[in-house]
Amino acid sequence: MLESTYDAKDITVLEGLSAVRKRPGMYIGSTGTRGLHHLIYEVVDNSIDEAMAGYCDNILVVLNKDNSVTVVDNGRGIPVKNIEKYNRPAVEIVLTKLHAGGKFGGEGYKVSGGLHGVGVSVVNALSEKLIIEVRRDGYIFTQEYHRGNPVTDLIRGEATSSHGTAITFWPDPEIFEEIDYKDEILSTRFKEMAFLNKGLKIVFIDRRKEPETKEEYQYSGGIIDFIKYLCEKKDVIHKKIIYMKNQEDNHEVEIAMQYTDGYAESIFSFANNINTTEGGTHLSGFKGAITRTINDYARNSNFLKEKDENLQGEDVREGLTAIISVRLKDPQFEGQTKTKLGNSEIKGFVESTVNTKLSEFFEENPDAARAIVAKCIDASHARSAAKKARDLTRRKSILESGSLPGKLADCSMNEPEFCELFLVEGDSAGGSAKQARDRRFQAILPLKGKILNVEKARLHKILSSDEIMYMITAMGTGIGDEFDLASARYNKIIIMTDADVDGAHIRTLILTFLFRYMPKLIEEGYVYIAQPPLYQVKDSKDAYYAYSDEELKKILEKLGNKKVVVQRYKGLGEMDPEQLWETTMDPEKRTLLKVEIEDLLIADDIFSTLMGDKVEPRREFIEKNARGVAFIDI
Ligand code: 0RA
Repeated sequence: MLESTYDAKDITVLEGLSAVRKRPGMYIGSTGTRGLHHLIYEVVDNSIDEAMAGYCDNILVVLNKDNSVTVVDNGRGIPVKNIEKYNRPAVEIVLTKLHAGGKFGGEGYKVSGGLHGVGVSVVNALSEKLIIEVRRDGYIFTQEYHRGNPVTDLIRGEATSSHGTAITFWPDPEIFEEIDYKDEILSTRFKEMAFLNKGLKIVFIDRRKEPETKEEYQYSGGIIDFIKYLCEKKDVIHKKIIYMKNQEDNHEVEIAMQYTDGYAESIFSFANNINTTEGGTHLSGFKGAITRTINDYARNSNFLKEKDENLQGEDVREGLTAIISVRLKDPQFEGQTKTKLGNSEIKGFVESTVNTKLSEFFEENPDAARAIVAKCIDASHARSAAKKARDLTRRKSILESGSLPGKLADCSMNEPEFCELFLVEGDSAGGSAKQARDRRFQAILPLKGKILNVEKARLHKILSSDEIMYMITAMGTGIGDEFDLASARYNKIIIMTDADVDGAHIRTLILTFLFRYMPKLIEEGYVYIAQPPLYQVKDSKDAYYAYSDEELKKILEKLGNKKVVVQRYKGLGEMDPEQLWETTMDPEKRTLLKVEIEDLLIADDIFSTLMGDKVEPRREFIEKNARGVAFIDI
């Protein structure tokens, strides 16, 4: 039979990588910028695995002028010896077979499963071209690939006494919509990796820029430096950062934490350097232990009297900034985005570590302990006052009755997947929007001016703000721990504010509220920003709309020396309902900007910078990012 002439093993190898090209999304999440970044992370993660195993302390990442990416490390180098089963060099198997990366070597902590860890073969499959250079066993070896297939053998070149791996890849334009790396996102991630791997140096060069830029990340203090960095723009209530580390045969944990005078909780957990945004056993162990330890200390030192109730979890986490980093042999990643650590043995291990080490810290630093306990007790008073207020006033009943705010002009359809809610700045624009909308599926909620800055307020104050209550009840999801995406009344929340400074501020206030109290809504892609035009250009017959200065220039050029009138829109209110519909609300014609949070750390930093108390970092941020930040665009 014909089939018998094929070598079955070869077919598996080939099918492996063509599956990746057929469904890139399955392996790297998307074929947009995010997927493109994943390619880089994938290669860098392999170098970081070498660093975690103790063989590498230097990683270089270069974005080249021709949009290729080079990642160099000084690890052991990918093995080059022949593998008998395939009669090919190991490095070729690593680059052409799915998941082959972990097959050799074996020992050490590795990123297996999770978001990354799909293997460099995936990067190879999705690259138009890839060149690998391995320094190992006394020589430099090179090989070139095209869309995942070797186009040369592994060639042994010059002799060398050094070791390491250098990979250059050209992401395939047949796969990726657009090849544009975002410096800020990449550098944040490299910085994060350098913080998590004490002493590791990561150099990031962008040669696409003129002149090229070069940044170096290396932190001798590891996650202690991470906390310093995260708290730089906040006011801390104790000087010394709490640090603990513990190790057992198959796992280790490292924690750094510090309390600030703010209200937000900024806890970031990692397992084998993967940011576990869905939490897991390490995080619940940590949360349980700090609640218990702080209660014990508060009781024993008589800060909590016998009649007082215990502090609750949310009380001891108010204003806390913390990094929890665990390393383990065989991490199990669960959850929707595979970012929840499942290993059950980790919970007790983290718990007992924190119980012991945090009590020790309190004994040795009584001033810090006092400040922390006072802050937690303060938080618990505020919570019970808020609860009483909520129980007593009509607020709770509003939240629970499901009655909708009177200002909401709801849509007639009941299927959330078709429905949109416009959050509109001001009553007058709200009025226009109500007339302009398609009332079948578009709802309008006008908001009065500047809503409350939730970054500077506790929950009870937030719940006493009318505008915020209107938003919560209109959306139907609830907030905080009670948030439930499935009860969303609309699958699109569209923020529509004026194209001026006040509008940008209001938009940021709304986004801050959504990010702190309904982050899932943003993560799941429900939140959008409307893009009203900046200009109208009218000639004798037609009206044209420009959404940027460049577009205005183009329109004016196209109309040449015709007589035209240019109007600059200062607010939504200057448009009549037809214009508003046509330019901004009509799903057929409008453009919406989707609000995306690629990295929770960046977002946390941005919101505490923009909305927090310290003025100087805010001024710096705004100057630096006047055009940069896509989802805030001040
Ligand atoms: C397989 C086995 C070993 C190392 C590596 C792969 C490796 C992969 C990459 C990717 C980028 N940099 C890398 N560095 C190493 C272990 C080799 C040994 O046991 O000597």
